Amino acid sequence: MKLFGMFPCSALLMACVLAASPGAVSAHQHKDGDTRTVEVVAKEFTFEPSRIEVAPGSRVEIKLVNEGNLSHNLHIAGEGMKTETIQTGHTDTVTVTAPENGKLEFFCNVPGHKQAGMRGKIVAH
Ligand SMILES: [Cu+2]
Repeated sequence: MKLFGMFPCSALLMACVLAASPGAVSAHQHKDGDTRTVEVVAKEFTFEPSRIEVAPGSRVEIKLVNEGNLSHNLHIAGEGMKTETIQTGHTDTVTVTAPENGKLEFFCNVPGHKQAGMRGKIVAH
């Protein structure tokens, strides 16, 4: 999980970002049973994408990739689900079940980061 080389990872993500349509969802999703994986890149002080659209009730694995200089994490508000706090170049995952209707908010809980802009939404519709 923490053995990801930075360069292949970054190149992949760059391709991913370039391929993504403006706005919402990461282009890199694959079906693995019912669980969809979405890569979310953490930097100072954003998540990209910050809005993830999912099917109601579906399982979503969020793969957090830290491309920033500081340590970051991803907490699902109110669910008690979270990644580890990871350093530059590392990844961790958290799997959530999307609500039937509505949204889940997520944020980085390193002090000050949420306030600086590290927050986003998983929107089911
Ligand atoms: Cu952070």
